[in-house]
Amino acid sequence: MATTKTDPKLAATRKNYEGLRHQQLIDAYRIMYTSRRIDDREIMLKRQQKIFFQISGAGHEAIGVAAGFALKAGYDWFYPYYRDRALCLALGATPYQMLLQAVGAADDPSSGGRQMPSHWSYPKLNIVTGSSPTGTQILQAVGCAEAGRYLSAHPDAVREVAGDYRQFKDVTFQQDEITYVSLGDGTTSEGEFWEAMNAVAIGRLPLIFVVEDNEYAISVPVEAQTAGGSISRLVTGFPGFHFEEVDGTDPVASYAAMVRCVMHCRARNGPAFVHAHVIRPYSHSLSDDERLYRPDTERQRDAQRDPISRTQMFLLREGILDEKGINRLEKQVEDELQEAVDRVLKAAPATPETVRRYIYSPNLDPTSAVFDTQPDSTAPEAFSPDGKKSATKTMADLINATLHDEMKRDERIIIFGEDVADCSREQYLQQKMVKGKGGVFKLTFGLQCEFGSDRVFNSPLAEASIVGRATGMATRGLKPVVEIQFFDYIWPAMMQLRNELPLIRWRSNNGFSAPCVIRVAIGGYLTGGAIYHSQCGESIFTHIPGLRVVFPSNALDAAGLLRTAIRCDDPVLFLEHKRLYRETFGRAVYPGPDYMIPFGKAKTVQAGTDLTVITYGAVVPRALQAAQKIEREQGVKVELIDLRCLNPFDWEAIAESVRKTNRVIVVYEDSLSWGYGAEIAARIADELFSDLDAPVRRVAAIDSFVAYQPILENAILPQTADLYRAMKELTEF
Ligand SMILES: Cc1ncc(C[n+]2csc(CCOP(=O)(O)OP(=O)(O)O)c2C)c(N)n1
Ligand SMILES: [Mg+2]
Repeated sequence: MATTKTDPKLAATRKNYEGLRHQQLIDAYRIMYTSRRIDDREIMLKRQQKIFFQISGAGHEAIGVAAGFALKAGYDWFYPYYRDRALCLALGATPYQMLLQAVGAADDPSSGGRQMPSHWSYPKLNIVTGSSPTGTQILQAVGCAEAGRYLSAHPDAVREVAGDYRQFKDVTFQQDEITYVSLGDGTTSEGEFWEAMNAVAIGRLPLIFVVEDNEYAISVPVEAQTAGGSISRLVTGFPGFHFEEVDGTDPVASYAAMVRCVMHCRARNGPAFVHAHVIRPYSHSLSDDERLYRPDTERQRDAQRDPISRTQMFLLREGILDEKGINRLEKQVEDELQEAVDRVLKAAPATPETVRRYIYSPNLDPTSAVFDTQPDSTAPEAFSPDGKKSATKTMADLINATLHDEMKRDERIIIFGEDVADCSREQYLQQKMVKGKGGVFKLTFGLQCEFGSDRVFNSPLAEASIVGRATGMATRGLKPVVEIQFFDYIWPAMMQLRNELPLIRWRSNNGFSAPCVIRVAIGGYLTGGAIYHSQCGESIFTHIPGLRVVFPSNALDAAGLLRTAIRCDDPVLFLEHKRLYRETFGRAVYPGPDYMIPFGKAKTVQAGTDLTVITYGAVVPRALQAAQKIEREQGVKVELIDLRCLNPFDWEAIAESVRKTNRVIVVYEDSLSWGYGAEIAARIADELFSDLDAPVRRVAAIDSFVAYQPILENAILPQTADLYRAMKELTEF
């Protein structure tokens, strides 16, 4: 660990100005001043109701410009937060571009009118789309840094390949690239910050954290936010970092600190951390009035450190610019800004026709015929880690085989998650001391041994980290196929799953995308799974635009849909029912290395004429049993439809069947109210009302959790007998 503290007075008077030439110092001031004046103009525009929100970078300009000078646009990668206006300007974004976002213009290059101002996204500069939740960018930055390192070691992986997602992304990397991420002092309280610190330290990644400490998070002062009041004190135990604590209102000292970090990271000595002390001369945002919680005395004290006046004084004192020179520079900035404002006020606003654009990939439609291939019975025996050959394989076997075949085909695929590796201590494997684990359900068994520890590895026990890092990697063009060990524990990743991964494309107006696969073991019927190993809850995720949700019920579908999930260009939540992993039901012969099933195509498990049952997952075999029984006993012919894919879902198949049978039951394992089937039932009632001879029925779990005692579990989850009863009642209606 190295720690450097800079005396700001010293830095400012040192004549070589830490290597900054006169012209660079003048440029730094120009950028800082421009940044401040954009904020001032936006504040005016907001008051005139010409823009709809404002948050400023005021007080943060010096560290921003310093970071922009020390790093390289379009070469290094940037995950800035909303106060980084000066950084973005230093990297090459223009005032006009920023103002286009403020007015919500069609030509807003960051988001096409979708995001608030200061939500930077400039693909050409490698400034990656940011959002409003504090801290979500940090884990994504970790994934970005990991991707850069992975690509350096696997340069062939960047190759464009026709026919899958790889055709549609320019993947680039630099051997000595660095990832930058910034955040406020308050944001260091987020768990994701600590997950990122841990992951970065473990990976010794070339990533620079910049904490811009303005001593406030809206109204909460740093001592009420951070134990001991100093984030520097808390983080110094993380190994391998280069640490800097610097006056972030001093551009020269900040530049020196940044340069030392850059040297550390470019040399691949590990990560760096800058604690920059800045000020917040304006309120948190235009929605906040800081006079309610900060007295004038405190605000005046801060004003003495204002980076704009301070840098102006510095230039005068050092004779780098005289008063005339300052005036000329400022006048130039004002004129340019005026011109930008005039232009931007004439810019056409984003139009309503565009709102559905880029929720999903515009390039590759996973419901299309491209993903419709036939099983190949002549294909050689699937990869079989246990060495056993058998004609039919379980869902677990075929998922494992599919992962294997896809990894062989596509070097961009990386697998990580909790326990997914065979063995993190590689030497045990090399010396054949252990066989390896490969996941708590063994779905990834053998993959680390086959493809190496940089392609299949264990992550820390941190679900947000798994999804956040995957998002960052996918943004760079890798294809992470990560595992959430149990659906019941997906919730720490919910912020990333709800607010980040599925939105990357839409919110950046197709500037960035993050197609990846999140495999999740889901569901009950386990006999003893209890509350925390039995949950469903798929409707929570089908409610998220931008996320594909798949839920296969048998081995063949799992193989075909997983391959589509991997090769498609959208983020996919791939739900694997634990009870089905090794079930006798639905075993299949290995369908070959190119077998795919398009999304949104249901399967008719059994054709019938009297009643339609719509379901998916582990209910499919139960519904089939009930259907066979009612046909045997009552001659009722049930048409059983397995949706297989929940978003998108096959409305045509549902409608066609209901038009034929005029009676329908929607069945799902999750608790009844507000479950996935509620939407299907509502749509049937809405669009097929005149085709119905009976009400739309739902059968599902009771509105409870799943209990441990099997007698209770049986009573809670929908059983074959419940289905049989509902079928009978509805037939007799
Ligand atoms: C997860 C989350 N919680 C709350 C908020 C509301 N919020 C926006 S900014 C902010 C304070 C951030 O403070 P800090 O990290 O110190 O950054 P600063 O604004 O001071 O630069 C809060 C609470 C949010 N955007 N995201
Ligand atoms: Mg703050």
